[in-house]
Amino acid sequence: MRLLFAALAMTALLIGATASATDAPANAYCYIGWPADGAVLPAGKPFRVWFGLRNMGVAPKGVAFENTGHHHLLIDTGLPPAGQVIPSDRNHLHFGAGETETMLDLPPGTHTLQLLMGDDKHIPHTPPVVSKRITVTVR
Ligand SMILES: [Cu+2]
Repeated sequence: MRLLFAALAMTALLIGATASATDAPANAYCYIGWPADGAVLPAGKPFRVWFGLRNMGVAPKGVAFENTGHHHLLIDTGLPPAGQVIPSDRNHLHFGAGETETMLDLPPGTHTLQLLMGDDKHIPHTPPVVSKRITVTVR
């Protein structure tokens, strides 16, 4: 009996490890429509971030539909590892309801922003659909 549980646990681990990334159209791309790279934004005032996406559609998390995904906003961090679930924390915001914009309130200083699409399971596509990383200054 114990062996059976061990085998089941192993199977679960293998499935988790080999979860394959969803394909994205080769011409899909995303971009930050606002703010512009290098923008200087007033401190203490939330600002809007527009998510742009071309040649691909937005679908909420949990919805597996061809050529779709949902946005993730990476703040002050690099790209997460490929083929793995995108972390969910203050540096990795998920927009699992299919949102295409958000309001951010960042502390004074220089910050980087970058968009990364994830599939229904929050895993980046193959190839990854990722925006240019922009820098904004809050002061
Ligand atoms: Cu997600």
